[in-house]
Amino acid sequence: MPSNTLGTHLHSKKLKRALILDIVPHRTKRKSIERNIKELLSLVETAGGIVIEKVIQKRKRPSAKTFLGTGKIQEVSDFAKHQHIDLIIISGTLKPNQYLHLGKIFPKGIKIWDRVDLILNIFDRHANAPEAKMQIKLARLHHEIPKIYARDSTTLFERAGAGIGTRGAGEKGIEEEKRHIRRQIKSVEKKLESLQKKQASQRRTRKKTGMPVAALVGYTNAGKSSLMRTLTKKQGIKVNDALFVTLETKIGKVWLPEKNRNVLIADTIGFIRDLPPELIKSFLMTLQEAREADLLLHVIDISDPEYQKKVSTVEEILTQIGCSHIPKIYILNKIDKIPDYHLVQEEKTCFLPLKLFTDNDPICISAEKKVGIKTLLKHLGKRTPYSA
Ligand SMILES: Nc1nc2c(ncn2[C@@H]2O[C@H](COP(=O)(O)OP(=O)(O)OP(=O)(O)O)[C@@H](O)[C@H]2O)c(=O)[nH]1
Ligand SMILES: [Mg+2]
Repeated sequence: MPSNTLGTHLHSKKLKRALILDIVPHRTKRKSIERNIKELLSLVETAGGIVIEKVIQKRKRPSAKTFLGTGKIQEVSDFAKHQHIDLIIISGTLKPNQYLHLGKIFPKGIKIWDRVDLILNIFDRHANAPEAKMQIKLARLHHEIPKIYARDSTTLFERAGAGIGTRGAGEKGIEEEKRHIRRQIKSVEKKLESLQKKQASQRRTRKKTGMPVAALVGYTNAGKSSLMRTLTKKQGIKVNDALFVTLETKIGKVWLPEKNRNVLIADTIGFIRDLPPELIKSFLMTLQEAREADLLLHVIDISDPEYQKKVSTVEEILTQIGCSHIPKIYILNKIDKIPDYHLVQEEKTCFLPLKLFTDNDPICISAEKKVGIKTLLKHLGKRTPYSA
């Protein structure tokens, strides 16, 4: 067994037996390592895996070839073989070259996933709507292309070393593979484009009704869909204690007594730290609802000790997708998990130390226990812009 590991977990036949590899800077505290790994564990679990072992190596940066140092990776490979590991998960984004080298070191049949592969596999498990499936396919294709190019350059390199001057059969195969992927990308993009046009026209029709849209945004598992369910009283909205449960945008109507009018609420895909750019690019269509919203409802799980970091992540992604100009209400959810939350219910004010929200008073709620909903609706009434 590799020496610097963090304990062994359960065993199961049905679940994929996974091994997590991570690197951390030299003076990182154990507590901070454990916190970082916690999210990765939930991701693996959501992807249908069970973590058998975590191997964490302290080093400045990943090895350019093998991510962990060569000695350690050999040790991991032997361990994976003996423990019948199905899946090696790298906490980070692998370069195509690293895939190649790791593929040569690990026994055949063991899959190697980086963070992008892991998230894409979770998306795959949750996607129902055709546009979500297509967006995942597109992200996957974009993720695969550099790997093929890396294989290509290795072939060229090996060929040069061997002094062979003609095109090998392997190289021809790679060229064909590249052409095939490019064709697939074009075809998926075309299909997505026509779906996009359809959705844009639906949005235009909605805009004509004069009903503004408030989009729920936030870190995955913050409780966006739970709030959607509470506000719209709609059954059939998927809520689950897992990551990336919602992948398709859902729209519902909510009556605002304050205004005597309706507002449309859009539930969107959750965000996560280090969301790979190819995923953001491929999911822009789903995120379009947030980009064109009149108001953003940023849902935060206030019971999560990591909530401040998660708020920053969400804000960064909102800026990346061009949403920073849209007015926002911060909603602190899951206050029922905080001691003395009944005080919030009585006072209808928030008692939490909230340095983060200086320019904008947050609203404290519990989407599940239906606490603070009236106050939220009042705020929604005040802040939702109506044209007439
Ligand atoms: N205790 C408590 N749990 C809540 C509350 N709101 C949501 N949850 C739980 O938090 C988990 C995630 O809720 P969802 O509504 O699915 O979260 P989401 O933000 O839509 O997540 P994704 O769709 O995965 O991005 C579920 O297990 C909910 O039951 C709350 O107010 N209090
Ligand atoms: Mg959801």
